Amino acid sequence: MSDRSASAPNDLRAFWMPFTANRQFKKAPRMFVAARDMHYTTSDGRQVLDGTAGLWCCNAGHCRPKITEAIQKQAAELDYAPAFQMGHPKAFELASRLTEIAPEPFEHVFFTNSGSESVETALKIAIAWHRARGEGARTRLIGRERGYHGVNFGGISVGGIVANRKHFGALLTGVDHLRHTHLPEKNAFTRGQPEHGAELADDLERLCALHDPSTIAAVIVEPMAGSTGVLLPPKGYLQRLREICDRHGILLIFDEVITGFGRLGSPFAAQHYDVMPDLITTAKGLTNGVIPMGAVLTTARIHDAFMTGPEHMIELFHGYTYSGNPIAAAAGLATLETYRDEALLTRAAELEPYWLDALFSLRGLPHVIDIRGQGLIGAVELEPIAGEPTRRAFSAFLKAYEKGILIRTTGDTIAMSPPLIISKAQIDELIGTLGDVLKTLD
Ligand code: PXG
Repeated sequence: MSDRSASAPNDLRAFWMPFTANRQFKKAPRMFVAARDMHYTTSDGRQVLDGTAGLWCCNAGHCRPKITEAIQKQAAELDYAPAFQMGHPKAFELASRLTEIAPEPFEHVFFTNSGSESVETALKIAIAWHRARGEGARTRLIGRERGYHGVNFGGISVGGIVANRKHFGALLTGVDHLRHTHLPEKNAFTRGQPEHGAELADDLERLCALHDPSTIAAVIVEPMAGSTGVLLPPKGYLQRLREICDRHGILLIFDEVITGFGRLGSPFAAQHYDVMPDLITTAKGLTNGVIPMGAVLTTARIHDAFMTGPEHMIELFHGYTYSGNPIAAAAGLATLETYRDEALLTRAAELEPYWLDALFSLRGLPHVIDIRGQGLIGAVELEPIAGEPTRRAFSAFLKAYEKGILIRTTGDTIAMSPPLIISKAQIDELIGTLGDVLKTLD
């Protein structure tokens, strides 16, 4: 039995940290104790420039007054309302506001508490939608290699991050994958969308030929794949995917958990790339990362197919205790106001040339084998150390943190997605410091 009396407030043993090298962390903890705008404050009193918007979520920067005040006020006024068979005004208001910034056909919003839950929700809606229309044989789901769709069973099944899948058994049945779109031999060091790879969308035709379209419910992709290391869609790829889906009656789901809320310079990637999916999954920037919340956006065509049968009956047997939680809804409304007041949902488009110039200035530094970026997102891929994948990039992460910048690494790729309030001088600082770090790597 463990000795409970030995635990102290600053004992690090109990907390099993998510997606973290726990033993390494607990030997040399990196703790944030405060944040404001573009900076974190560490427990040893240093300022760290946030190059990742937390985990790609604090798009308006940190501790923004409107959001803080809205949460405080809501917590004192209506802390919780049952999510099922009861309502409260702010959830309805937030849903309406979301449809105003979403692409035109998106008229309905289903609230969740995370990106992972948004993904499960969208996959379930897709399968149930076909069934509601009398096509109950359409149950297959198609994802893509290297895709990240959260960590629940549906999401890791359609996802394509090997490490996130291999430990967890057989996963969902009836899932297949498109090939990923990373073609470094043809597309390395491309600014924005790569030229080559649109034909990879034809994988969907092959899967239709193999399984027959009448068994396929939906295809889910990140329009821009973030977690796997910032893979932009080849020119024409998403359009072609949409065409093939239309030809075969397959729903298209865009996972916009990262691209939603201005990352690319438009509110959503669907608008940026001018391709309309049937469902959009969101989370993260919806509340500026401050309170857990996600949302699935969909069209009248999807929603209305469920609105049949006796009116006293529940139409969709799905939902969460905290769907549309009042404090999360208040945070979401204040976040959208902040985005609007500061024109943040299009700011990445204005900063993109400056951001990409800075990012691509790292070309030629030691170990850099590719650079990718668009909007206010960017990745620098490093040559892995032979036999020790991920070590070089992780070492860059640690050194960067010591030098006062926060970056993310995935495999041997360094990814950055700063808050959309970043200044040009801060871009120079972020990229300049990263350049200094790259010069010191083994
Ligand atoms: N879909 C996409 C496209 C995501 O990027 C999720 C779903 C899951 O969201 P939740 O809220 O359940 O974590 C994500 C999350 C990183 C990183 O640095 C990326 C995510 C989360 C944490 C870190 O690559 N993406």
